[in-house]
Amino acid sequence: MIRAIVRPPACNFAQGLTTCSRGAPVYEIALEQHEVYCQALQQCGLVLVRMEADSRYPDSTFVEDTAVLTERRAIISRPGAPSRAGERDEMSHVLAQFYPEVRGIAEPGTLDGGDVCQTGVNSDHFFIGISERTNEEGARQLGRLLEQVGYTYAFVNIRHLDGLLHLKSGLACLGDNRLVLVEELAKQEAFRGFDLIPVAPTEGYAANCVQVNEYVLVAAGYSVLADTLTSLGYETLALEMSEFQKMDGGLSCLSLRF
Ligand code: CIR
Repeated sequence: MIRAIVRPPACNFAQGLTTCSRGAPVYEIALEQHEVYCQALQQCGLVLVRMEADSRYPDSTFVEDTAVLTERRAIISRPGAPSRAGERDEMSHVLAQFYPEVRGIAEPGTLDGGDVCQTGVNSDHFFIGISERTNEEGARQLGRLLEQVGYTYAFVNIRHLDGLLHLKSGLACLGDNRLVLVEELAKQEAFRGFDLIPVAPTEGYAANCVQVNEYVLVAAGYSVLADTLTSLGYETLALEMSEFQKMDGGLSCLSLRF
């Protein structure tokens, strides 16, 4: 993993989709938090590919949902929310600079990148969430595209779980067979055989942490998980995420790392 695609929030970021009742985000604070996030990725050793903000799409700062990037293949997603569908076009142009071929999810499939989790950097296995945004057809198409280049996958249906917009809203893969996850996901068959690091019910938001090289980015204010990760030997970087949390977004959503 050497690069990360990022895109700052647009001025109308507060008009994006949300189910959260924490109030409207403050644009200036969101911009600051985004910049600190970018600096953290650089501190972790990543080179940034910075896209311009785009006010046609208030949710476009959550770039993770528009693609699935692997070592062997890039796949443009087909976001499940109609207001986000157009975000894939510009992302396709950006990806064309880095991948000789970019495959895509086709109608009637829908898929958000936030529902897709590789079990570790360079690992061969993926979890594909089926959610309100990712339908079975989109999940199946992605499975086939991954299989064609030698990967395996397992589906995880999260539709019946309250409060999880995407699979990665409640799950992070740290490599070394380790998964950080919320209690609601712990009993899923797909996670059997992995070492589970459960997140306390009061810290559910923190499950969306991000491993980048020898660091793990964690949302600030969730000390139980941060302490657990530190005791396991990870170097954690705590980042303020309040304004993105108000829009249902977490750390992983703000970048595409590849
Ligand atoms: C949305 O509802 O699409 C955005 N407000 C939040 C997307 C968060 N993305 C993610 O969890 N991967």
